[in-house]
This record gives sequence, C-alpha cells and structure tokens, in this order.
Amino acid sequence: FLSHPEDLGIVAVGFSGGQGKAGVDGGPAALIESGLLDQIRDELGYNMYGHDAVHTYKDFVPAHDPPFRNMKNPRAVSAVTRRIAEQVHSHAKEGRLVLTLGGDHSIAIGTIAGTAKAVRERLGREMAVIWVDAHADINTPETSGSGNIHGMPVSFLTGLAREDNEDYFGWLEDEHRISVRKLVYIGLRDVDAGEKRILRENGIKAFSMYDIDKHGIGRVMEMALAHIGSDTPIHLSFDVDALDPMWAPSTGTPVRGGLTLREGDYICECVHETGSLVAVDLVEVNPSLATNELQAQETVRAGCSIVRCALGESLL
Ligand code: HAR
Ligand code: MN
Ligand code: MN
Ligand code: MN
Repeated sequence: FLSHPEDLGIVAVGFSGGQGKAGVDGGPAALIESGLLDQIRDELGYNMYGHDAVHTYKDFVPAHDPPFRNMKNPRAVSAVTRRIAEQVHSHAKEGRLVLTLGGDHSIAIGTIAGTAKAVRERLGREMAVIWVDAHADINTPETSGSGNIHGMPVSFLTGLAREDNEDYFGWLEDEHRISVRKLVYIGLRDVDAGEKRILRENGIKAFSMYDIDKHGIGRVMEMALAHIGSDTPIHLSFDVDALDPMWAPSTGTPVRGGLTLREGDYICECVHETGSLVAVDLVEVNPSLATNELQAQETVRAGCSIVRCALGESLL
C-alpha cells in the first residue's frame, strides 16, 4: 500500500496533555538520544523525512482550557491532535510509512485520523487499526472516570464519541474515522466497566492477556490478522504499557501481568510481515517516572526494540 516503502516519515510528539503526569513529553527525545533514528537509518536503511525536530506544539496549547464534557485540557488536546493529523497526513499522502513517537496516547487521535484520511484518498480504502495496550482507551467523555483524554482516543476515532464544536474534536470528519469492525486490541488487562460494555455492545475484537495465555501469541496474531483480513492497510498503535512493567516500568499507568518484550516484538514482526503496515505509533514512554536511571533506560530500550521490529529489523 506504500508507494515508497523505503521512505519513513517521522513525527516526534512531545505532548503530555492527554493525562496528568509530567514527563511523557520527554519520551521522543529519550528514544532519539538513545540512537533509535540512527539505527533506523543505518541498520534498516530507511530514507527519513521530518526527523529533525521534536514538536512541542506550544502555539497550539491555549492559556485557558477548562474541562468540557468532563474532558481535561480539551482545547489543547483537540488543537494538538488536529495538527498531528496534518503532519501524519502529509507523510502518508506521499506513500511513506509513518512513525510517530509519543507522547501520551491521546496523540493517536491525530495519527490515526491522518493515516485514515490519506489511505482513503490514495487507495479508496478503509484502514484497520491494531491497538496494543494494557488499556482499551475507548471511554467516551461521559464514561471516563478520570477525564484524561488518553483514555478516550478510540471512542473519538470510531465515532462512538462525537462533538460538533471544532475546538473540541469537532474537526474530526468521517474521512478521519475507522470502523469498529476494523479495530483489534491485543494485551488488554485493565479495562473499565463502561469500556467493557462498549466493547461488548459493538462486537469489537479484543485479545486480552487471558487470550494470549490461552492460545499463545502465535495463534493470537493469526486470529487478529484473520479478523482484519488480508489486503487491508494497517495502522499499529503500540502503548509501551502493553509490555509488563518488568520490561517497561517507566510509564504513566503500568499494569502487572503484561506482555514479555519478545511477545511485543513478535506482534510487531507479524504486522510488518503482512506488508500492509502504513503507520506505527509508540507512545507513553515517560523517562521521568523511573525510580532509577536503569528503569528509564530499560523502558527506552524496549520502546526502541518494538519500533525496530515494526520496521522490519527481524527479517533475515
Ligand atoms: N481507563 C482509564 C481512564 O480512562 C485509564 C486509561 C489510560 N491509561 C493509559 N492509556 N495509559 O492506555 O482514565
Ligand atoms: Mn522512494
Ligand atoms: Mn494507551
Ligand atoms: Mn495503556
């Protein structure tokens, strides 16, 4: 689906407004300083575009941003994700693979909106999303207990949550949205009661840690890809908290009982192997939450491994 599969558009998003903990805006810089982009260029051989800056979106964050429909920092997250959608779209419309480094997971409102629109324009097709996460991030503003928008991106992207005012995600149009039928979750283990109801009522395909223990990651990936169907462009949105805190402790909402690093890498390898990958997000790396320097380094190393596997490192 890519006209230039060797070309990689990079968007480094230093943004934390989708949740309350400082420091996740430092994720992209930590990943880049550890050498991720050099590895992508030198070892994987991609031509890179847009890799010169970590964006802070300062001009998009309003001074006054009171809660709206229970959402925290709603104008900031709406404006920043709108801009991210434009950035991702500008890469994707050229037929490049797009890599976005976050930042908290609210930024996926922008990344997925941007690729979904480009895939429709370029290929006249609907895109699928594989969401790898401990959390479902599918609360509506009304079901959310926290008001943190990083727990809501999937509801806006599927149209389960809607808002007309363009300052509060009203800029999202049908062309930016994805179908609940083309959405697959992997790694879930901390899902709110309201979210469970949303998943059930909409028949959304989800592979929890229970399913991974029961069937093994190999079989789960077969089933996940079978659900999407071959010959469908795929956007992979990987929250580093899908990994067990043993591998990725330095993240805002760690949940024990998660994926091993190898299982995470394997998910990415399988998605890469389809040849259908059009975009990858790696989010929620927060180096400042570590209790020691080693924890931060381990989390960054795990994030780099996930990204390299999604970009094809393991192909012999
Ligand atoms: N479900 C909770 C909420 O909506 C916690 C969600 C988010 N944490 C994340 N996202 N890191 O994956 O607030
Ligand atoms: Mn090319
Ligand atoms: Mn998430
Ligand atoms: Mn999560």
